Amino acid sequence: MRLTLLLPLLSALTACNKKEVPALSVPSCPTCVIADGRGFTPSKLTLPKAEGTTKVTFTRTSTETCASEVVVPALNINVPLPLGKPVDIQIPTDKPQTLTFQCGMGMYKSSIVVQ
Ligand SMILES: [Cu+2]
Repeated sequence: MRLTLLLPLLSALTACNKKEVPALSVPSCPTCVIADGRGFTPSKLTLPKAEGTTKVTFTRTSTETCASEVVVPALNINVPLPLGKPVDIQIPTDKPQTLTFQCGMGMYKSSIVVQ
């Protein structure tokens, strides 16, 4: 009886210690960016020019990355990226422009191109 209670608990603990989040929980779309040990993927995101703003979704999938936040200097955006939790950022797309985004320390320089 004890063992049957203990086993699910153990597997739950192991799951928490996993460094990578299961791929299923990561949204995949033309406006989705993944942050992991390689930085941001894609590192260049192209958005079609559109009125107002376009939502870009960032998801951090690894603890082995310093991209625990996303920074868009030109927009004064500095948003934490909790592990495995998609975070939406509104990017102005009303005019063609290139916006740099990066991790908190300015490594992993990437760009959003509005055209
Ligand atoms: Cu960094």
